[in-house]
Amino acid sequence: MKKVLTIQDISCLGKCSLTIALPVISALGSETVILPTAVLSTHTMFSGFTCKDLSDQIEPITEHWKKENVSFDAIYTGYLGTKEQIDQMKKLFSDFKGEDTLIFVDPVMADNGKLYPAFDMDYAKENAKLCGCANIIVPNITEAAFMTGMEYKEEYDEAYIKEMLSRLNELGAKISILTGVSLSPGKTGVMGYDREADDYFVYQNDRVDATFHGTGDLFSSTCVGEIMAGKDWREALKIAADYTAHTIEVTLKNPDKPWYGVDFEATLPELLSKN
Ligand code: PXL
Repeated sequence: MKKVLTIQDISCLGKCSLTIALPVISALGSETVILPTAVLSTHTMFSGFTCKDLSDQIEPITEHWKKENVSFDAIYTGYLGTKEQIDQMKKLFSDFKGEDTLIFVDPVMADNGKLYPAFDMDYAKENAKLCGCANIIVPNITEAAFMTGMEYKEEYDEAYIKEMLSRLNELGAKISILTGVSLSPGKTGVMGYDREADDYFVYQNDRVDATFHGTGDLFSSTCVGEIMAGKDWREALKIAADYTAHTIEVTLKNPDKPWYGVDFEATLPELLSKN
């Protein structure tokens, strides 16, 4: 069985980060090892959330794992709390990266043109460096704008996306994937660039006019789980994009939907039945 290490916060209530990654990657058939970076009462879109930073636990936990000779088929990082934690991730990658370990970085820090409350430009610069250590990165357009210094645009064309991908590629990852890319009216999806193949990849599905928190985490967790289940990364991206869009649609139909996340619990069985 493949073994995935995922490193992100625990938002106790909020359907995001580890409370999505753990169930989704496990359900897709990989052992999922977690390294929580912080414990929050809720995600940061609630007001009044509590937060206990766990940076001081990262070293003792990973030192113990080294003694146990643990290795991972994939290491997937999501929401991290501080610049110091980004540095800790660079060390962790070099300590645990085997020849075939997939390093998957989702530089979670911003959306809709704005940084999340906990972050600033220095954090964005450090995240850009972390992206340089990865095989696959999956920023949204806002995150990519902050990391590349490009202007964030809500209306754009393919040339803008290609320029952004070319600047992301300069950060150093093998495969750079932009999420939330809409190349024609009514459509949304992903566009990626594979440095070794010098090749672009585009996948567009129908746009659902609603945004929910945690959908980026759902997309990334599904990608990682599907790649570990043997799918080519392009196929994994398509499945993850379709699954995320479908989950948003199903959530919208729920009269009791929570405002803070999507009902992936309702759609996970369908995802598994297709595997
Ligand atoms: O889904 C991204 C995410 C993860 N973790 C925390 C967040 C957010 C987005 O707001 O606040 C704590």
